[in-house]
Amino acid sequence: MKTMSLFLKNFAVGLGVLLANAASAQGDGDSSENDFFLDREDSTKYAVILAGPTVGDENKSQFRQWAFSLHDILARDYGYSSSTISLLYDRGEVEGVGSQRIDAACDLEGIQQELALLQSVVQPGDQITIYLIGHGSGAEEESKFNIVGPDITGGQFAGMLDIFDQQDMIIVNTTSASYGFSASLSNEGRVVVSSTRSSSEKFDPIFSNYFIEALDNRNGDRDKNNRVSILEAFNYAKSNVEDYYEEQGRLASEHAGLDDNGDALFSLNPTVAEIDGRLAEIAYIDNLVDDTSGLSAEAIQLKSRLQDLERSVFILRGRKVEFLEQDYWQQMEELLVDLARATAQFNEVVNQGESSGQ
Ligand SMILES: [Ca+2]
Ligand SMILES: [Ca+2]
Repeated sequence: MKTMSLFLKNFAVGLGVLLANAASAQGDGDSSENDFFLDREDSTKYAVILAGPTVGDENKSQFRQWAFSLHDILARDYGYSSSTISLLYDRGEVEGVGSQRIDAACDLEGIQQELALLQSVVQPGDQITIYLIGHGSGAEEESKFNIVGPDITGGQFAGMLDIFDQQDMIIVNTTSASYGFSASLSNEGRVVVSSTRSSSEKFDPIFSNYFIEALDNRNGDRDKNNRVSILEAFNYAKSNVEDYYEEQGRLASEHAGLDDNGDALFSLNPTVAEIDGRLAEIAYIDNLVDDTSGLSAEAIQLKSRLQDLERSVFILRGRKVEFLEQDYWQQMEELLVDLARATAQFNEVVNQGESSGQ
């Protein structure tokens, strides 16, 4: 059970970092996190990958590789299955291997049908991640995502997502000229990542490559809690994009931004101390149960409690300035004690399961 030991080790490291980080908290205390991105045992996470058409073999194989590897990483490491991932790819079919991953064509009809299907299965409190790969164009109302057939506008797509007002939503828009489209999808309680910061950034971004890499093997897990938050994935991708252009000796033609306070203004350097970043810090793409963990029902319950407490620590830390120093520390201490207890309990249950399982 090498995986389990690694998981425990990572978790222990994560707790240590968390305790250390609690001391360095700050924030301007503007937004309310409410119940956003609260992972419950009975909630389900869904992913919709939209990969639009392109021209040229190089672009085609690049988009395909991104779409397929994202699909496979979600299934392998993040507890998704073919029934919780929808992949809408180009015209809906590919030559050779891999086509079994594709659910429909990335055209208006395909998108409408997949969203309707999703609407028929989602429950309040579920989470939906929408990941866009391809080309975009235009600004504000004129912004478009390039699909098969007539393109879809930002306003049109935002309207189609209105039906999911009881679900948490993450949108990762990695297309060229993504900015206008991304901005029209901004909403309260939503985390929106855009690979470009203005509609003039029209070249194909490399951002998607590194965002997916952040999820792969949990490369982006900076605070070592064995989970990759959207904020961590964003920062991982952003810094790798910067390195990429530097190594090429080229001026960066893309600057990614993140908006999670619903004001349609994207921060280039989101942090928990900024306007944007706090929701992204508690937004995770992973399911409570993934294939590698093999946890018992009791362990899953404890893991859920752990994640819940950890989330509360992050939220409190982000809102430090709203509290009197003493009150802040009192609340933080209570949370950290609970978290330490829950961690010990969880470890005990998992270790019991491990020794009885061998
Ligand atoms: Ca992490
Ligand atoms: Ca914002």
